[in-house]
Amino acid sequence: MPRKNDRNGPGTATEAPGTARAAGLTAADRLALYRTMLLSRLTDEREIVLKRQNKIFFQINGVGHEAVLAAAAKALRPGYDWFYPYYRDRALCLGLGMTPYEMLLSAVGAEDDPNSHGRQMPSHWGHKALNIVTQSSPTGTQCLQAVGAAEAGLRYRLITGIPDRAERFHEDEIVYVSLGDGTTSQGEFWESLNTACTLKLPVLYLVEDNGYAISVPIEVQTAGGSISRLVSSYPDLFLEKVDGCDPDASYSVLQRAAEHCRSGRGPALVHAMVIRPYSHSLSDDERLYRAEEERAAEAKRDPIAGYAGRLLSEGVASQAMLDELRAQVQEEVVAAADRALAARKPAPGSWARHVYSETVDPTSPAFSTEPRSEGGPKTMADLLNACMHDEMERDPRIVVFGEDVADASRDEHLADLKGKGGVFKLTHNLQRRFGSARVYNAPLAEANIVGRAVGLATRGIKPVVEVQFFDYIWTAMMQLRNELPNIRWRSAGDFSAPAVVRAAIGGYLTGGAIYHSQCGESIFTHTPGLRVVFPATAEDANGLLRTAIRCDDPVLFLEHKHLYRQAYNKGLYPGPDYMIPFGSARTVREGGDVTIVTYGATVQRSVKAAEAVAEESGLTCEILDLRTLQPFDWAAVETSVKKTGRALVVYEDTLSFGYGAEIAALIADRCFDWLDAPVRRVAAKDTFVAYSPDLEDEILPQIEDIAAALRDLGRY
Ligand SMILES: Cc1ncc(C[n+]2csc(CCOP(=O)(O)OP(=O)(O)O)c2C)c(N)n1
Ligand SMILES: [Mg+2]
Repeated sequence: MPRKNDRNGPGTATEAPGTARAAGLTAADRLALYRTMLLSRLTDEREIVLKRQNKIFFQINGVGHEAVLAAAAKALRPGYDWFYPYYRDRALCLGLGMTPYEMLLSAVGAEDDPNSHGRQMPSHWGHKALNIVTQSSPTGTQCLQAVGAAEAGLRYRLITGIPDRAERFHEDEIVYVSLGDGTTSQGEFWESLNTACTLKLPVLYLVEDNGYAISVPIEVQTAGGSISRLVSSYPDLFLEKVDGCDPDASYSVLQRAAEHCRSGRGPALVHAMVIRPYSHSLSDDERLYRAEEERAAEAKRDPIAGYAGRLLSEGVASQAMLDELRAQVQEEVVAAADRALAARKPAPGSWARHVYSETVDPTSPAFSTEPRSEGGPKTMADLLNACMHDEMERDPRIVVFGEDVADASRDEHLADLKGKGGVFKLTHNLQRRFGSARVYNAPLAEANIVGRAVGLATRGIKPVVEVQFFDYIWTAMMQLRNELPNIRWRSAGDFSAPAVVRAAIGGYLTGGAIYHSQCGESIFTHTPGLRVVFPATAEDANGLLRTAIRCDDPVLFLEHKHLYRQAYNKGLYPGPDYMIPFGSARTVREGGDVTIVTYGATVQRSVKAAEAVAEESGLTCEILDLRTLQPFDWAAVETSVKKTGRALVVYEDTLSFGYGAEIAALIADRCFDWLDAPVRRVAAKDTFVAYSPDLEDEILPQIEDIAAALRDLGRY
């Protein structure tokens, strides 16, 4: 027996055609839907012409998807609900109020384009006033961000201490997210669905199933060929399949889905069967991989022709009215294109804006405060925990989540338990102090943690999330490389996601082996838009984490596991307002013969090596602890190298292509005339870290390796 949700091909939607009355659509509503669909189609057609004339540089169409999207726009509220669309959602955006002119500004790459101000390809939707959140190109990343955005509503509801919370959410808001059938294969889609259902978030998923992901057909993509069948057991998930070429039926289903979300019953997934008659994009020709019969059958489902026919046959419109409408729409689109072609392009040099916040500068003196120390010596773990306590006390928008960060998820038992508070205890007692609405465990999924943080931060919550081990940060890499750091830049400042991601990094653990010893900071310092911090002492960790939280940029805050509880880097609690500006190195030791540039766990090793060498030969080293790696304190490095004439860069990560390469290259480039010796690096062997302690010692840079390099440099 065929199941309700099976993919049976075109025309087998659960919602019968002709449901306009049931959905409460008036004749005027239906004509308006038709107009939005037509506007979308003719804007695509215009862009295709412009692309063929080389007047625009990319085109991807929404043809065949117009009906369900026009219906979605009608079921949702622009500037009230939140939108995470994908590139086929032209009709949605038009229905929400974006104009063809605004879309064509995007196609020509104009400065005034509200989508990205000339920074992204067209059809990457974004519109601040309409709550359409800047869209990227990776398929699937939008899902976890949408969940984070929906979670922001939940946090605003639960955290009553946030002063302006009433203006920041609506009790019955919805977060819309759409994706193609192919994109449902991405893990982030499934991670998002899991959390949307667990937290019963008002996320409305629209899967626009056109049966293909570029050339890959559905049976290769999706087990059994139907995504709605696969998701049918998710709890509290409203699920319906619909003919997405039928605007009346689509509206009816989307109305019900929206109602489910608005009433707090949980997420909804609408599986809309659509068509894609114009190939994937102008770079694709579907005749290469689709049979002619299949294409001909699909053409018969064209939503615009189909709806026009229905409006005529049901007496909603006459042919003359439809002709007149088409002429009007065409005229509007042509005029919009002509205007857009004449629009101002972004100014040369404007690319440099919005990489980071334009208004809050974490390198400025505003982030330099004096410590007001009290108490006895504390470890780095203690002072990081203290900073989070202080900051959560100060700012109710801060939420902390990650794997094992809560004291006890079942908080009815919390009073009787000591509490976990992180595998390294960094977040201990935060849940007890600030409650489960602000400190909570996440599923074991790093993309989930970072992707949600992006969505939360976009809506003004301040997430300070934990990635338990840097070694496992890679599952979040798409969010960390392609989303978190460039949301501000790709929207030219219209959106931002200033989340803090803390991660426990590094080796020297004796037995940490491959998967509990990794460094890899240069992979992130190589990513524009991200601040990267790597403290070596307890007091620095406290002051830098506070700057990370109070600044307005996304920050990757790297905490060295080996440094969490050493005796040598303990410090006094510096008070609740202690901040260290980014890009300010600490001079650990002054000297005149060699400059050592280092950070993290090799700071102390460098000190020991410098002491040994000073004792044996009198050679004196100036040691700079960079503290922040992006930005870093070039001025301090330059001044010191010009004084000493010799430079050694010491870092724990593998030697080749690492952070030290950049520092060494800059010194060679800018201090050449002052150098008396080659610029040297000491770092880990180019391998992974072994479990066996002798091998671990050999692989990671040791005091003796640094001392040997210093002796060698002293010979010049
Ligand atoms: C993570 C990622 N991998 C690959 C691509 C290249 N790509 C862009 S669209 C696409 C197909 C998407 O198919 P589907 O989700 O079904 O959407 P449709 O284009 O059919 O509407 C691919 C492979 C991408 N943008 N992102
Ligand atoms: Mg598809």
